[in-house]
Amino acid sequence: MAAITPEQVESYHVDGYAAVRSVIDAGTLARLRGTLAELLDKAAALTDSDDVFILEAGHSAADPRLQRVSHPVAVRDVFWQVATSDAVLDCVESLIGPNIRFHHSKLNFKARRGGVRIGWHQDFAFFPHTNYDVLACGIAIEDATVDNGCLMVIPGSHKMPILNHRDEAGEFVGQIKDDLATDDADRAAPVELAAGDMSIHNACVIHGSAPNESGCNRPLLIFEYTACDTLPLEHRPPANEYSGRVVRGNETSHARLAGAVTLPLRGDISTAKSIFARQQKAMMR
Ligand SMILES: O=C(O)CCC(=O)C(=O)O
Repeated sequence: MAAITPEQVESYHVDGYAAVRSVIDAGTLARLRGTLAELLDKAAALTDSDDVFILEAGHSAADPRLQRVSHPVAVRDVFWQVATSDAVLDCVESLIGPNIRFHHSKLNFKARRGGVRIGWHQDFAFFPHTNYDVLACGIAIEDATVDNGCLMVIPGSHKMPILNHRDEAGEFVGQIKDDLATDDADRAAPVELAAGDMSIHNACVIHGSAPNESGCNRPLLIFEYTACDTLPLEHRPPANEYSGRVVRGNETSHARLAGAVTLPLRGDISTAKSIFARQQKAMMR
């Protein structure tokens, strides 16, 4: 198994993201694939989305269209085992230090022939913290390529301010609309992964992904972490027993504050919606 390299650490700091090769060993990858196949069978039998499975429009037993498994670490043990594995946490530690807190998880599936686009956004706008040691690890359970809608990142954009993610009516739509210059979008780089590789992106970097028009599903298992002294700026009840757990090192007694910043607030977001649901409205314009 490979460890994160000094070049990848530098890429994370300079560009806001990195792709680490062969983080997940073959045995673990086989377990992840087996669990995903079992979950897909369950999803296929559903007619509507529920707390665990988010289904795309047009889903049916004959043509199952899974969009996301919410909070996978609370759904099957293997996901929590991977989220707390040395293979993953060693990479995270190289980037945000030895004291690491688990934030949340999701499995974005992007079904073949139709998995939707995810518009440009900064994760930090969804969950602002006292400093920027907030990152997402994306584990490819199958190959993620330009054809099947791999992650796209605008290199260096984590050094830009947090941009507005609300629409004209002031509703938080989870997507940058007007503030993104075309030449920034033109610089977007694909983060292609082989199964078992892991992308890591900082929560401030602007990213998104294209629709999946290929014949291959694109399951990306995402774990978000923060440094322990990186505290949430908004109080939200924990999503489940795993939210906020210290997964390596020690709990903090102090919050670390980044330099003065302005941060667009989200306004009333009382309903729990996925990024897919929030962005749908903005996409239709
Ligand atoms: O699944 C993807 O392509 C991107 C995921 C993402 O950016 C998110 O869920 O915040």
